[in-house]
Amino acid sequence: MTNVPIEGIIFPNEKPNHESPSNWKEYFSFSTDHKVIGIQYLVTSFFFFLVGGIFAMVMRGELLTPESDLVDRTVYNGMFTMHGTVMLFLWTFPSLVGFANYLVPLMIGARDMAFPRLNAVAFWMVPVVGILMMGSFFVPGGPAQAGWWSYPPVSLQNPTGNLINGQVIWLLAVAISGVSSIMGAVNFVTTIVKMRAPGMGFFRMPLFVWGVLSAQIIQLFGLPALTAGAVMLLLDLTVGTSFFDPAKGGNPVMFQHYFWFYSHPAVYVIILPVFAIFSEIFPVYSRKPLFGYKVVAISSILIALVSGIVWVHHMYVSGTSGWMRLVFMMTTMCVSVPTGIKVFAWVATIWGGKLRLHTPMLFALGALIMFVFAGITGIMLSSVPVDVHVNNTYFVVGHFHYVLYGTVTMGLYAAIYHWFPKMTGRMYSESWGKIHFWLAFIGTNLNFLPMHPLGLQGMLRRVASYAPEYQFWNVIASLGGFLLGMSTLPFIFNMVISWMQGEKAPDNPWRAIGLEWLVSSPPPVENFEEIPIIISEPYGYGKSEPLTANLRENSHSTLTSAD
Ligand code: HEM
Ligand SMILES: [Cu+2]
Repeated sequence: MTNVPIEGIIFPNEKPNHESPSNWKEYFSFSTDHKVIGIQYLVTSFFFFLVGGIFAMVMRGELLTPESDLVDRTVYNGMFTMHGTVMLFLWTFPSLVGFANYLVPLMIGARDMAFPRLNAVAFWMVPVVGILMMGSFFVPGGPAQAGWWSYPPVSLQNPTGNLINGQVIWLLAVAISGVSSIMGAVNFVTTIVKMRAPGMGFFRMPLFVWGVLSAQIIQLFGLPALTAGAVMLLLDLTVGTSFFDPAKGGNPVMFQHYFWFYSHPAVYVIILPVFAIFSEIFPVYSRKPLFGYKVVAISSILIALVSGIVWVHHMYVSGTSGWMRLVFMMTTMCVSVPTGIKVFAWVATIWGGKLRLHTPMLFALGALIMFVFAGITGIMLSSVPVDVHVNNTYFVVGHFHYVLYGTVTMGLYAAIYHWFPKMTGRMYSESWGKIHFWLAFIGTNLNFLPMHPLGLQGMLRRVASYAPEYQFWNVIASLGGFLLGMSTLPFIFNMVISWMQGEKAPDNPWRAIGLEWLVSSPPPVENFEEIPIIISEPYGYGKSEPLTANLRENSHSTLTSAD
């Protein structure tokens, strides 16, 4: 296979040194194929999702009764810290990077990522992060206990006096995960800017690619702040510097700035690719072009930009002055404009469409409903008077779980089902998929809805015991949590059985438009025999022009009228 020499396009300087994976062992090797790496990310992160889920089950078990009786308080602190960290750094980030790895080169008509080796190195740092974090359970004093945000002075306490303790290992793991993500960001931005197939202008890129591009730009400008903050905290903790230690004249609020300058935009690093997944799924299962393609594309970039100027909304009660709270309240509310545009576009896409309620569509619809709910509580939280009242209560925990479970995790499930046939060459079982969806949808609401009244009544977060009057809603939340835990069983069963012996998948089972559906399932090592030449817009459902000038006929004719 030769590369077509097209000006301005960089091709991987290394030839893939392997065949298409023929058995599962190859997924455990150092591969530079973006598709293998994508699946490596997905399977690894799902494993950690289960680990984080077990921590959640322990917490919900503890919270069944007002007393602290199931685990001792140190363990409980370790549980919520590790649960939050694992869910963010080892589940949502890497799984979305997994999809981006798998899909971006296929969607833009490239043979691989710009830097395939860097890509593999970035992936192999993820298990290292995971081993460090889990390893912290075995050092004296146990795992980090200061929560995922790790504010000093709490995070500077070191009761055991050991140089190597849970908090130190945790900070190292966070720093390594930052380095891995920076490598990924450089790779994604280069690939998307430089390696698009001829004819694919920016406004012919699929929205998933727009979502990844915007998210990775945030990584580039935000991650240095977090990494710097983590390293300074590490120095305070190990060699006795005093950047953040108030006892030695340091400024702990400064850490909050470093932390949130990255960690607020980071929520868009997660949510933008999920929005992009919605934009890929709704048109296919509604048989309609995406409403307002250009505006939706631009709104991703707008969200990324605005995200950089809102971080202080996490610090309304950190001694922030009144005028500053007002400024950040206004900038925060601005985020709802581009976000609202997207929601409007999805609803307009579904509206009057011929809906096919397959499992991916069910998950995407459920996720959209829960996102709207999370958006409403989000606007409430952005407003200073409300936040001052519910800050650090379960209201906040309820809000962000509607985002992180209701929207992000459900959106990830939608994506897994949607691209499963492409990735594995097999179909999943629709009936098991639907069982999974209903358990997850009911479980999410039972689990996280009660957290809102709890928070409004004043129940604090990060506590193992609480006043007896909060028990009723806590029991409901715990039952919902256990249901949610159980909902993963039909999913795992379905994935494993279908991957081994599911029905063979056609190249384009959903009759979708997009380059990834024009290649075989699973795609060959270098994706395309011939680099495609793009001649029309994405999402042309109901139109009749073909997508490419040279690839084999793209099933367009069958899409036009009947569906
Ligand atoms: C069965 C599903 C889940 C249950 C039952 C659950 C439950 C909980 C509970 C009880 C807390 C502690 C709240 C507190 O004391 O502040 C918590 C915190 C948290 N959860 Fe979850 N959760 C679930 C899924 C998820 C998922 C999927 C994510 C992310 C993708 C996530 C991210 C977080 C984060 C970031 C925290 C904050 C941790 C901290 O304060 O340091 N959770 N969760
Ligand atoms: Cu924020």
